[in-house]
Amino acid sequence: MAEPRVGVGVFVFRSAEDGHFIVGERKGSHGAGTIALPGGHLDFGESFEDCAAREIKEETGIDLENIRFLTATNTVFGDSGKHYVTIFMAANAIAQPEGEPAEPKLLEPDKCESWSWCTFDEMKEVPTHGKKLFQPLHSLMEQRPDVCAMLEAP
Ligand code: 8DG
Ligand code: MG
Ligand code: MG
Repeated sequence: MAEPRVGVGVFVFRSAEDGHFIVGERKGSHGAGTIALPGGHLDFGESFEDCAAREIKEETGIDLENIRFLTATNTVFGDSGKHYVTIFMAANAIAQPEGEPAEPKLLEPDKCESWSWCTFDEMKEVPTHGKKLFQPLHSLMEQRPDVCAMLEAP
C-alpha cells in the first residue's frame, strides 16, 4: 500500500527586509501548471534545513541563510490521490557577491516553467487570475491561518 511522503516547500525571501518570495509554475509532474514554492522530497536521514538548502540550490542556484521551520500541513491530492505531509520552511536568499539581490536561475527547466517573486497577498490572488495554486498551498491557507496571517504582515 502506498504511504504518505514528506515534501519540503520553502518561502525563499529576497532579503530579511523584503516580503517577496520565489514561486514557480510546475511542469512535468503532478500539479503541472499550478503555482508552487520551490522544494522537493525529504531524503532519508536529512534534516528539514539541509533539505531546504539543497533543493533551493539545485532548483534556483540560490544559497540560503536563516533557514527556519514555519509549519506542517497534510494534503491528499484530489487529482492524483498522492498523500504528502508538507514541511513549510522559510529562509532568506543570500545576495550576490556584488551586493545585488539574489535572482533565481531556472536550473530544472523540465520541472518548472519559470520563477518569479511574489508577496503572500499576490499569491492568494493567483486563483482570481485564472491560475491554480499547488494543493499544499491551499492546505496551508485552510489548515494554518495563524501562520498565513504572519506571512501576510511580515
Ligand atoms: P525530488 O524528487 O528531486 O526530491 O523532488 P523534486 O523533483 O524537486 O519534486 P517536487 O515535485 O518539486 O517536490 C517533491 C514533492 O514534494 C512534490 O511532488 C509534492 C511535495 N511538496 C509538498 N509541498 C511542496 C511545495 O510547496 N513545493 C514543492 N516543490 N513540492 C512540495 O508537499
Ligand atoms: Mg528538486
Ligand atoms: Mg522541486
